[in-house]
Amino acid sequence: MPILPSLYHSSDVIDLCAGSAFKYGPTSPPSIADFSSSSLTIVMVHWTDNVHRIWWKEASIYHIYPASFKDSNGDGIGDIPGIVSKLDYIKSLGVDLVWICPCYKSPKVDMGYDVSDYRAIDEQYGTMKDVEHLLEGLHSRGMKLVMDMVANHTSDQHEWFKSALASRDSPYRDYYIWKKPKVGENGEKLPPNNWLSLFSGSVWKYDEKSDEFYFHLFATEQPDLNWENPKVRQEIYDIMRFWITKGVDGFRMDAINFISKDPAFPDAPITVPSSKYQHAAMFYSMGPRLHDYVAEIGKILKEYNAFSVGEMAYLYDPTEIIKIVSFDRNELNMVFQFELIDIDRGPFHKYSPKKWTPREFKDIANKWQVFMQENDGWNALFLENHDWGRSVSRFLSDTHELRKIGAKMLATFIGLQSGTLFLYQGQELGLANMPKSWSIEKYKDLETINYYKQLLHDKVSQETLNTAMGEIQKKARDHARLPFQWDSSDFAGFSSIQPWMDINEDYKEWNAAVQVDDPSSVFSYWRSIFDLRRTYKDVLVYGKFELVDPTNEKICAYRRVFGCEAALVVTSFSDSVVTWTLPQELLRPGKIVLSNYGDVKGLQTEMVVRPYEAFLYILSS
Ligand code: TEU
Ligand code: CA
Repeated sequence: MPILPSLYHSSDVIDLCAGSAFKYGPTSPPSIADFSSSSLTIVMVHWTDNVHRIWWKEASIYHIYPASFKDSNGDGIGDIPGIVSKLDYIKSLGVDLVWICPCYKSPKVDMGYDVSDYRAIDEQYGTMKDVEHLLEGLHSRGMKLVMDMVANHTSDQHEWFKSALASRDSPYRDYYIWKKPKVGENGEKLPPNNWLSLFSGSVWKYDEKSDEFYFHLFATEQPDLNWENPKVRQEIYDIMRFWITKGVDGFRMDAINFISKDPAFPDAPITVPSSKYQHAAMFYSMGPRLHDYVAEIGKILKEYNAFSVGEMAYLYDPTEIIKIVSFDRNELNMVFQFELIDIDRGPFHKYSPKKWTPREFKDIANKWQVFMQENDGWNALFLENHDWGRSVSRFLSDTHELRKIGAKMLATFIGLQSGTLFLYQGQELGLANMPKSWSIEKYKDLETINYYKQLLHDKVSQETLNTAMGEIQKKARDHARLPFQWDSSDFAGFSSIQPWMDINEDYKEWNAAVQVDDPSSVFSYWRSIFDLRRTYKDVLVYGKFELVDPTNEKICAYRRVFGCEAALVVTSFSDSVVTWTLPQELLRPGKIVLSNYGDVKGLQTEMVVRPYEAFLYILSS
C-alpha cells in the first residue's frame, strides 16, 4: 500500500493502479471510493463511473462524396449503385455508419448542396429504389446511413423559391429573406448591407421585379431560408421525418449554425478596406435564436434515437457549442467545429495564408478534448472532408518520401483522441491533393473559381495571385473531390470513361487494390485504429484525455486513462529525428499495439523519435 506523500494536494487525483501512486492533476468531479488502512485513509478516485456511455460515442463514420466515389453506369460521375457495390470494402474498414453528401434533386451549382426537391433523388445519382438498396445493404451489414440535411438554404430552382420570386404575394415569399435596397448618393440601388458571401461577392441579390434583394450566404443560386418563419421550420422537420421513416438513421446538418441571423442585419466591421464586402460571420454564425431552433431539431432526432452531427463553421467558442452537445441537452450528438481545420486560415479569407506550428495544432486539439470532458460534451474527430484539401498534403507533405508514414501519423493523432471518429473517402489510402503542376482550369468548384475570378477582376498583383494559387493548392475543395482511386486500371477503376474531374496522377501507386491486403498500408493502419477503438473501448473511447509534455514543440503525446487502464499516444510532427525524454511516470510496463514504423519495442527514458513517427502504447494495469 503506497503512503500518500505530502506533495499531493486534496484536489489531485491519485491512481493506485499497479500498486503505485500516480498523480494525474485536478479533474472534474470523479467518483470517490474511500479506501482505509489501519493508519490512514486514502482517497482513490477514477475517471470511470461518471462517463455517459452511448452507442454513437463508440461509432465510427465513413464519409462519402457520391459524385467521386464510384461510377456504376459509365457516365463519369459517381452514383448510389456505385456506393452499393463497395459496401464490403467500407465494412472491411470496421466503420459503423456511412454519411453521404447530398444526392437530392438539384441543379448542382454547389454539387447538390443546392436542393430543388428534398424528397427526390437526383437522376445523376440514381433513384429512390437505389437508396432503398443502399439502406438494405448497410443495415444487413450492421451499418447505418446518415444523410446530409441542407436546412439553411435551398436551390433557386426549388418550387418554394420559384413561387417566392414570381410574386410578392406568394405564400412562399416569406420562406426566404427579402430586404429593400439601400439607396446610394446617386439614387442607385445598393445591397442592404456589406456582408460578404462565402462564395465571394455580396450576400444580396437584387430582384428587379419586386425591387427587393434576397439573401444568400453561399451562391446566388442558394437563397437562405427564413427560419424566423415557423412554416419553414415545419417544412424542414417534415422532410427529416420523411427520411427517417424511409429508414435513414440520422443526419449531418449542413451549415446548421447559420440558420439564425442577427435580425438587424447590421453592416460588418471593415476588415479588408479594399473590398466592398466584409466577412460577417459574427452576425450569422451564432444568431440569437440558434439554440431555440436547434432544440426543436433535437426533439425530432431524439424521438427516433437518430444520429446527428451539426456542421458549425466560424464558431470557436466552446461555451456556445456545449449548449448544443452537453449530454443533458443533447440537441445534437456532436458538432464539427473547424478550429483545427482553420489553423492555416489567415484573417480575411479561407485562402489568406497563415503559418502554424505543431504546438498550436496540439493546443487546439487539447482545448476541445479537455473542454468536452470537463463539461460532459462530445467531440467529432476529423481532419478531412469534402470541403478541404487532403490532410497529408496540407499539414505535412505529399511529395515527401515519408508520405505513407505521415498519413499514418495523422491517423494516430486524430484517431485515438476522445470523440466520434470520421474518415473521409480516400483518407484511408493517404490520398493527396492535385499535383501543383495542374493549372486553375483543372479546378471545378465554384468557391475556388469565384475567388480566383474576383482576384483577376480586382487586377491584383502577380505576387498576390501566386500566393492565392499556393493556398488553393493546399486548401481548395476540389482536392477532396477527385475521383476515388480504386485500382491501377484506366480511370483508376472509378469509371469506364474520363470522369467529371481528372484522376490524380499518382493513382497507379496509390489505390485501394494495392493497399487492402498489404498489412503495411495506410488502409490497414486505419483498420487497426478502428479495431483498437473497439478492443480498448473503455480507455480509447471513454478514457480521459491528457496531454503529455504539453510544451514540447515537435512531439504531440497524450495519455488516455480509464480506471486502471491507460494508453500513451505519441506522434511526431517533425520531419527529422527528435530525442525525447519521457516523463518518468510513464515508464510503466506495457506493450506497443500500433506503430507506423512497425518496429517499436517499448518505451525508454530517452526515446529517439523518427520523422513523423507515431505509436500507441498500452500500459499494463
Ligand atoms: O459548408 C458550409 C461552410 O461553412 C462552408 O463555408 C465551408 O466552410 C466551406 O465550404 C469551406 O471551404 C457546407 C458544405 O459542407 C459545403 O460543401 C457547401 O458548399 C455549403 O455548406 C453550402 O451548402
Ligand atoms: Ca454514374
